[in-house]
Amino acid sequence: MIRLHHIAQSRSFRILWLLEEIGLPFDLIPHAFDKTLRDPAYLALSPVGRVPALEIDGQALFESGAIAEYLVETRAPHLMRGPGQAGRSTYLEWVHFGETIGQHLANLTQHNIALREDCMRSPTVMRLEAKRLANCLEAVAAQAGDGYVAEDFSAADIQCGYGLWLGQRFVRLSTAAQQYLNRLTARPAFRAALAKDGPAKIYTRDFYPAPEA
Ligand SMILES: N[C@@H](CCC(=O)N[C@@H](CS)C(=O)NCC(=O)O)C(=O)O
Repeated sequence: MIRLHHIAQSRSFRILWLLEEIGLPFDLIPHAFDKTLRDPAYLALSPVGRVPALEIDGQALFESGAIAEYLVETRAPHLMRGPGQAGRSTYLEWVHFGETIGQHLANLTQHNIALREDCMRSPTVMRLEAKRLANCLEAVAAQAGDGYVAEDFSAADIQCGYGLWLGQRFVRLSTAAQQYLNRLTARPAFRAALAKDGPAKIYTRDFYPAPEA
């Protein structure tokens, strides 16, 4: 049985959503967003103790982008553009752009949530990261246009779409970005994943505004 190690609202949501898109049976293993991720048993699955980790085919995989590529290559070729197929390079760019978005999300999460005292936070970095995140989300929306980032819906939309879904807690989306996100969140697999995501573990506010200059 496939086992997905997961924290609600985190990047492991990408893999939860993808597993629902593919329609695979799997066990969801919830984790706390705390030091238990550094337990030796979990470090054996993910070397620095991060989610997602996926146990599949007798091995443990980490890195959401790698897991997504592995899943579509082995189980859902309709959700990828393979070697030699039209759109391959575009597909790869946007699969990996998901983690360009991810670094800004991580910085904003650290500043707004993990650093509990105001004196630990840098308002300058928070403003800068919000702006850089907004630029990324608008680039995704421009690429998607009225459709998806690599023509038909693919794993690249999941990698980037998670960024829009979470990113709306830190920046206001343009109409185009909101419309693309609406198309993604209307998908039955997204709704099914959301129902399994579990209670909020990281983000308790709808919006975390950047501090005023
Ligand atoms: N690039 C990795 C990032 C994984 C990652 O940092 N996940 C976060 C949650 S979104 C995590 O596990 N944080 C726990 C920690 O840093 O202790 C991926 O896309 O899988």
